Amino acid sequence: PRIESIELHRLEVPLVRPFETSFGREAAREVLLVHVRTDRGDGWGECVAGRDPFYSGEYVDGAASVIERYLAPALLRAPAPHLVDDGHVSGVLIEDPAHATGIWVDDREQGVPAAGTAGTAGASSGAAASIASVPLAASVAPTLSFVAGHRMAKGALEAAVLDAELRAQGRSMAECFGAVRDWVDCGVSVGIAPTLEELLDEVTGYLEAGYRRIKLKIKPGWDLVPVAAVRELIGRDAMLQVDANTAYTADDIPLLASLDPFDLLLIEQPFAEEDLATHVRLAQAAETPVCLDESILDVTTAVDAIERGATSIVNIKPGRMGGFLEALRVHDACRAREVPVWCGGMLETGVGRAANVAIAALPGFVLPGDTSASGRYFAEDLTEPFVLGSGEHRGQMRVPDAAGTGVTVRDELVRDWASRAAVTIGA
Ligand code: OSB
Ligand code: MG
Repeated sequence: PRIESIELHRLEVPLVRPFETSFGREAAREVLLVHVRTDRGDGWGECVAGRDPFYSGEYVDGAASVIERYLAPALLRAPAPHLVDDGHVSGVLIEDPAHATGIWVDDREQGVPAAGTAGTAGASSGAAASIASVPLAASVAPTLSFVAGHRMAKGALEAAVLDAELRAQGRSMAECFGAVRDWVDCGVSVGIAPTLEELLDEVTGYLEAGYRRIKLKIKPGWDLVPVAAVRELIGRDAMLQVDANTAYTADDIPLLASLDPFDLLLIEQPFAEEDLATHVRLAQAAETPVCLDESILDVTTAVDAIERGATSIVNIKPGRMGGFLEALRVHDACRAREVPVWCGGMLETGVGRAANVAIAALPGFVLPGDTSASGRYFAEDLTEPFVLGSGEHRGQMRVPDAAGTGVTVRDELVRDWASRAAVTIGA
């Protein structure tokens, strides 16, 4: 396929309850959607950036701006990817994914694979095989690598291109990624509550809904007491973990180690994004495994953090890593090192959720993800709603199996919930 135009849609979607973390409180999700039109059909991607640059340096206005000014024009200018076999450009755009096993480069660097070029010749399994089967999506990251950072903006574009390319091939994301299960285990991320009583009410509701794991947001002053109370409520055997979103410092290592008796699955990102060293110190001081979220920017930082002993479990958020293809590389690197991974969330609508649920079906995702039902966030979703199963599938979500994301964006809601005019680049 060839990209013809890229549309940006800005929406404000009210949350069913405000979501409070150590970095702030949100009552509505500001959503940036990317709609890519190709000569072989359309695709949608969701940017995971928040309204404010508090979780990371990225935020929605910045993502929209960098897409409009730099990223979308570069994608529209880029030539179609060509298959390279033994270092030679074939000059033929391979449409059949079964034959797409080469290295994809663009026309500016004939015969010389660009740094970071996706895939390897003869690739037959894991991320490399997935990547080789979607040459257009695989060309997005190399085409955009001239812009530093802005992974969430790049990831949204790649997701939209991937959706379009897979729809044209009639393949689902789950199939492309190498999913090994039809249902995934779901957890729920519980915000900081106004009172302990309200927290316990909220957790009770989630347990009744069937969630298989509870994650509590913590911050200094909201940690030991809520953790003790929730552990008491849910019992010793229920899966419980905490997420600090960088709110602590090295002085808090003894306090965080004192969470050990509560048998948490993990402590997520207690310290600053750049501060691997303090995470290493906590990992040595505490029994509870340390899990990084904000610090994991790509496969390089993931492997580095693992090898240094800063993380023994990884939260994979494809949108934060510049896209699903990089997330597949992180999955494979973790799996090769026997590091468990789980799928994080960023309060996505059905567009982003569908792709997250697909990647969560890979073999390395051995812990329940923050892949909660649409109703945990929104009264109405932008796509058909994601719901938890019942019976043997209580607390699980079905992996979409239709082409692309497998869900349909409700155009009327994109219009009704628009917070600004749509922007079209190209065409
Ligand atoms: O740190 O995992 C996080 C939401 C927004 C930004 C960061 C995080 C979160 C969540 C919610 O924890 C996960 C979800 O349910 O989507
Ligand atoms: Mg987190």
